[in-house]
Amino acid sequence: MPTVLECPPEPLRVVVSPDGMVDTAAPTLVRRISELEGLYEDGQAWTQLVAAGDPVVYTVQSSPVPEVEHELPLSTTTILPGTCAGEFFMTKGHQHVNPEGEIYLGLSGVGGLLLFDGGTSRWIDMAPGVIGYIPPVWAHRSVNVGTEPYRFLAVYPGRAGHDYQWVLGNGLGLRAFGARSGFELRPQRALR
Ligand code: M6P
Ligand code: ZN
Repeated sequence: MPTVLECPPEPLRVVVSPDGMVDTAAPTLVRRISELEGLYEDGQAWTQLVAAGDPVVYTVQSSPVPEVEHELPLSTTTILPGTCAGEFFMTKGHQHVNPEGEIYLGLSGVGGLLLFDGGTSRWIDMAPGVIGYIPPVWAHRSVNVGTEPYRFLAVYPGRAGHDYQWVLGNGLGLRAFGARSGFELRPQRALR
């Protein structure tokens, strides 16, 4: 058998409960709105939200699988319902440092997967049981467009890496705002 890691992790059994929570002992990352500086369209509204309690926007629960070459880490992300001046709560969004694909599976709530290759933007409606495929080189962000927490499972190659600077500089091309019909996608204005 080939040796890929000096200390390979053990085979893993993960339970996904009906409400979508993945049962692992791994730590949970909590992202508050203050950590999403420069990402919402309305910077003034963002400042007010930070001052008014700095709400949690999303949490990421990882598995014990390490983010290293040959491994296949998985995590669940839960985006809480809410908006910043009408723009729905969302993840920071990232580009993979190494061009690798990724798979998302909707677990609970309703959301969207926003993708951008630097020229074209795409939106994939996400709901429980829906798989979204992210091809290599497409930056991606998830958005909660509902009134309940939106939770999804992500599986990605351990060597992918996260580049947040690219999204800060280029955005995702579109923004998701609340509308009478639920939500609408608007082209992003020039980034500051
Ligand atoms: C998914 C995966 C993770 C990512 C998380 C939050 O679970 O894509 O790799 O970290 O979403 O997204 P972000 O890193 O853009 O904040
Ligand atoms: Zn990714």
